[in-house]
Amino acid sequence: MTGMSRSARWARLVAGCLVVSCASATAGDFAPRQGEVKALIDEVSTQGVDRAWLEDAMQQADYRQEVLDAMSGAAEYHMVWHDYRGIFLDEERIAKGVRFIEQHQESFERVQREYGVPVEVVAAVLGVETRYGEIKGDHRVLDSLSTLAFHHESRGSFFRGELAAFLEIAHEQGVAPGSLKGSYAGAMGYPQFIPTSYRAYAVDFNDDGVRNLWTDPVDAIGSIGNYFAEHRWQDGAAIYQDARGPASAPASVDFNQAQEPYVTVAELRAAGIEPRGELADSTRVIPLALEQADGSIDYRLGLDNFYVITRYNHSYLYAMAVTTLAEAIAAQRGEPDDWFSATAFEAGERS
Ligand SMILES: [Ca+2]
Repeated sequence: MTGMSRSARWARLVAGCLVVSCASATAGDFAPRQGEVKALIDEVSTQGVDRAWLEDAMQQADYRQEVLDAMSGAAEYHMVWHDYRGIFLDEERIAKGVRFIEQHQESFERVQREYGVPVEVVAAVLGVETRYGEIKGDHRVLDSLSTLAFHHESRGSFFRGELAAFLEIAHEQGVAPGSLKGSYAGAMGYPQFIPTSYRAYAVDFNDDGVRNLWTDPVDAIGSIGNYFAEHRWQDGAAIYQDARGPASAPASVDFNQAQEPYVTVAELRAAGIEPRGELADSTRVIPLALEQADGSIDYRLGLDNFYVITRYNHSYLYAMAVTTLAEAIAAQRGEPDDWFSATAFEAGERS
């Protein structure tokens, strides 16, 4: 994309402008939004970032229509579990997770010890996000976030906050903002942290003085552990519990919401959904009705740690993918996986 000719870029910019009614485009793609750009520069400069450096950075930002297009087509908003599962649960991703843990054994053991997050859960996040660092995104973060900050209809304010944090990080680390790559939505490095998460939760896990999630897997491993711990991961607690229920999901239950556990076990029992293990009536869970390839429904009850995974990416499908990949990696390593599911070993019901 960065190799696109100047004229092609202008054609795209003009196409974008037709949609958003840009008045004109002078120097810098975001000149038509100069009031908002200036407000952002004012704000970031109060954080100790040099104003001339910020102005120069924003001059280099390019409008990217494809970023806006991609935002409306994100997979987790249009898929059901068996389709989504197929994307992330391939044999190669499982095997590579096992190897990745072996390669960074000491860091993985340390992250579990210091933050209480299982080795396989941290590895699975890396596996789902970037295939363990293989695919970290090739969009210039400066372009993606500028485009979303000044042209996204409903979430511009959110992305202006991300762009501000991104500029602070680049300035702090002494790197050219235009050189940093990430996803179309501005997620960066091995763990695909958005800039505000980077600023708040990244840790220097190898103690070299830099929090580097772009090229340092050790910092990435520690930062995922810190992120989960800060979002109240419970050391040693299960992620979910299996349940049995009717052939089609009862309409009286609001399933699959990536929210703090919101339905009591008593309410689920009333709807014909029964936990397979011990759970008190008053326990709140996230009820999951997972569509299988054969059309049947697999019921699960997401517990507090399931909710914590959705704080990383606000989608029950995402949390399911991380959990299932972690289980598969643990199984291949010959490690017990009883802390994933409260009922994993009950009467051999799960394979
Ligand atoms: Ca470091």
